[in-house]
Amino acid sequence: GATRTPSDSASRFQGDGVRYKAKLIGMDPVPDAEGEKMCWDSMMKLKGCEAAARKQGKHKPRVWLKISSTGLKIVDERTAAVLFDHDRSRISSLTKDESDPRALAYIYQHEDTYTLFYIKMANLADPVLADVREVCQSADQETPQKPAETAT
Ligand code: I3P
Repeated sequence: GATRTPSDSASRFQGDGVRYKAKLIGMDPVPDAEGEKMCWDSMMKLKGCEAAARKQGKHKPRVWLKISSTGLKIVDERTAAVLFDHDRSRISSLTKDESDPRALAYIYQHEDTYTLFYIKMANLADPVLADVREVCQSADQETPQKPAETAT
Protein backbone atom coordinates (compact mmCIF):
# COMPACT_ATOMS: atom_id res chain seq x y z
CA GLY A 1 0.00 0.00 0.00
CA ALA A 2 1.02 3.65 -0.26
CA THR A 3 0.90 4.35 3.45
CA ARG A 4 4.15 4.12 5.30
CA THR A 5 4.20 3.67 9.03
CA PRO A 6 7.00 5.20 11.12
CA SER A 7 8.49 1.75 11.71
CA ASP A 8 8.61 1.07 7.96
CA SER A 9 10.50 4.27 7.32
CA ALA A 10 12.78 3.67 10.28
CA SER A 11 13.87 0.35 8.79
CA ARG A 12 14.21 1.85 5.32
CA PHE A 13 16.86 4.28 6.56
CA GLN A 14 18.58 1.93 8.96
CA GLY A 15 22.17 0.84 8.36
CA ASP A 16 23.24 1.76 4.85
CA GLY A 17 19.82 3.25 4.14
CA VAL A 18 18.79 3.93 0.56
CA ARG A 19 20.97 5.04 -2.31
CA TYR A 20 20.29 7.03 -5.45
CA LYS A 21 22.39 7.31 -8.58
CA ALA A 22 23.50 10.90 -9.09
CA LYS A 23 26.16 13.30 -10.30
CA LEU A 24 27.78 16.04 -8.27
CA ILE A 25 27.21 19.34 -10.07
CA GLY A 26 29.31 21.21 -7.55
CA MET A 27 29.88 22.71 -4.12
CA ASP A 28 29.93 26.34 -3.13
CA PRO A 29 30.69 28.16 0.14
CA VAL A 30 27.70 30.30 1.12
CA PRO A 31 27.40 32.96 3.83
CA ASP A 32 24.33 31.64 5.63
CA ALA A 33 22.49 28.51 6.80
CA GLU A 34 19.50 29.17 4.57
CA GLY A 35 17.94 31.64 2.19
CA GLU A 36 16.00 31.13 -0.99
CA LYS A 37 17.79 33.75 -3.08
CA MET A 38 21.21 32.85 -1.71
CA CYS A 39 20.67 29.20 -2.67
CA TRP A 40 19.32 30.06 -6.09
CA ASP A 41 22.26 32.37 -6.87
CA SER A 42 24.72 29.73 -5.73
CA MET A 43 23.02 27.02 -7.80
CA MET A 44 23.01 29.20 -10.92
CA LYS A 45 26.68 29.99 -10.40
CA LEU A 46 27.48 26.26 -10.16
CA LYS A 47 25.36 25.60 -13.24
CA GLY A 48 27.49 28.14 -15.09
CA CYS A 49 30.63 26.32 -13.97
CA GLU A 50 29.12 23.01 -15.11
CA ALA A 51 28.40 24.41 -18.58
CA ALA A 52 31.91 25.85 -18.85
CA ALA A 53 33.45 22.53 -17.79
CA ARG A 54 31.36 20.61 -20.31
CA LYS A 55 32.63 22.88 -23.10
CA GLN A 56 36.11 21.72 -22.11
CA GLY A 57 34.97 18.10 -22.32
CA LYS A 58 34.75 17.53 -18.57
CA HIS A 59 31.99 15.43 -17.04
CA LYS A 60 30.37 15.71 -13.66
CA PRO A 61 31.62 13.07 -11.19
CA ARG A 62 29.25 10.11 -10.89
CA VAL A 63 28.24 9.42 -7.31
CA TRP A 64 25.76 7.63 -5.10
CA LEU A 65 23.72 9.76 -2.75
CA LYS A 66 23.15 7.56 0.28
CA ILE A 67 20.40 8.51 2.71
CA SER A 68 20.33 6.83 6.09
CA SER A 69 19.07 7.58 9.59
CA THR A 70 22.40 9.28 10.39
CA GLY A 71 22.35 11.58 7.39
CA LEU A 72 23.68 11.81 3.84
CA LYS A 73 26.76 10.34 2.26
CA ILE A 74 28.15 11.16 -1.16
CA VAL A 75 30.04 8.13 -2.45
CA ASP A 76 32.26 7.97 -5.53
CA GLU A 77 30.59 5.55 -7.95
CA ARG A 78 33.86 4.28 -9.39
CA THR A 79 36.03 3.88 -6.27
CA ALA A 80 33.27 3.54 -3.62
CA ALA A 81 35.16 6.13 -1.54
CA VAL A 82 33.00 8.20 0.79
CA LEU A 83 33.59 11.73 -0.48
CA PHE A 84 31.32 13.43 2.07
CA ASP A 85 29.60 12.26 5.24
CA HIS A 86 26.96 14.75 6.32
CA ASP A 87 25.27 14.35 9.67
CA ARG A 88 21.56 15.06 9.34
CA SER A 89 21.59 17.52 12.26
CA ARG A 90 23.92 19.81 10.29
CA ILE A 91 21.86 19.99 7.14
CA SER A 92 20.40 23.45 7.48
CA SER A 93 18.48 23.81 4.25
CA LEU A 94 17.13 21.71 1.38
CA THR A 95 16.15 23.19 -1.98
CA LYS A 96 14.20 21.77 -4.88
CA ASP A 97 15.59 23.08 -8.16
CA GLU A 98 12.60 24.71 -9.85
CA SER A 99 14.53 24.85 -13.12
CA ASP A 100 15.41 21.14 -13.20
CA PRO A 101 13.16 18.33 -11.89
CA ARG A 102 16.22 16.08 -11.47
CA ALA A 103 18.31 18.42 -9.34
CA LEU A 104 18.41 19.42 -5.68
CA ALA A 105 20.67 21.34 -3.33
CA TYR A 106 21.32 21.35 0.38
CA ILE A 107 23.46 23.32 2.79
CA TYR A 108 25.80 21.62 5.21
CA GLN A 109 26.98 23.48 8.27
CA HIS A 110 30.47 22.91 9.63
CA GLU A 111 31.38 25.10 12.60
CA ASP A 112 30.81 28.62 11.32
CA THR A 113 30.94 27.74 7.65
CA TYR A 114 28.19 26.73 5.25
CA THR A 115 28.58 24.84 2.01
CA LEU A 116 25.94 24.33 -0.63
CA PHE A 117 25.98 20.92 -2.37
CA TYR A 118 24.25 20.83 -5.74
CA ILE A 119 23.36 17.37 -7.02
CA LYS A 120 21.81 16.05 -10.21
CA MET A 121 19.88 12.82 -9.78
CA ALA A 122 19.72 10.16 -12.49
CA ASN A 123 15.93 10.24 -12.00
CA LEU A 124 13.42 12.67 -10.57
CA ALA A 125 14.52 14.54 -7.45
CA ASP A 126 11.12 14.54 -5.71
CA PRO A 127 11.35 11.15 -3.96
CA VAL A 128 14.90 12.01 -2.88
CA LEU A 129 13.76 15.35 -1.46
CA ALA A 130 11.04 13.54 0.48
CA ASP A 131 13.57 11.06 1.90
CA VAL A 132 16.01 13.78 2.95
CA ARG A 133 13.18 15.73 4.59
CA GLU A 134 12.06 12.63 6.46
CA VAL A 135 15.54 11.87 7.80
CA CYS A 136 16.23 15.50 8.75
CA GLN A 137 12.86 15.95 10.41
CA SER A 138 13.55 13.09 12.79
CA ALA A 139 16.79 14.87 13.73
CA ASP A 140 14.80 18.03 14.49
CA GLN A 141 12.46 16.09 16.74
CA GLU A 142 15.34 14.69 18.76
CA THR A 143 17.17 17.98 19.22
CA PRO A 144 14.62 20.77 18.96
CA GLN A 145 16.32 24.04 18.04
CA LYS A 146 13.20 26.19 17.93
CA PRO A 147 10.51 26.51 20.56
CA ALA A 148 7.30 24.73 19.64
CA GLU A 149 4.83 26.90 17.80
CA THR A 150 1.91 28.00 19.88
CA ALA A 151 -1.55 28.65 18.57
CA THR A 152 -2.68 32.24 18.86
C1 I3P B 1 25.37 15.15 -21.85
C2 I3P B 1 23.88 15.31 -21.57
C3 I3P B 1 23.49 14.59 -20.31
C4 I3P B 1 24.37 15.06 -19.14
C5 I3P B 1 25.84 14.92 -19.42
C6 I3P B 1 26.23 15.63 -20.70
O1 I3P B 1 25.70 15.92 -22.97
O2 I3P B 1 23.59 16.69 -21.42
O3 I3P B 1 22.13 14.84 -20.04
O4 I3P B 1 24.07 14.28 -18.01
O5 I3P B 1 26.54 15.50 -18.33
O6 I3P B 1 27.57 15.38 -21.02
P1 I3P B 1 25.63 15.26 -24.46
O7 I3P B 1 24.18 15.02 -24.73
O8 I3P B 1 26.23 16.33 -25.29
O9 I3P B 1 26.43 14.01 -24.39
P2 I3P B 1 23.06 14.74 -16.86
O10 I3P B 1 21.71 14.77 -17.48
O11 I3P B 1 23.20 13.73 -15.79
O12 I3P B 1 23.51 16.11 -16.42
P3 I3P B 1 27.93 14.94 -17.78
O13 I3P B 1 28.88 15.00 -18.91
O14 I3P B 1 28.32 15.89 -16.69
O15 I3P B 1 27.69 13.57 -17.26
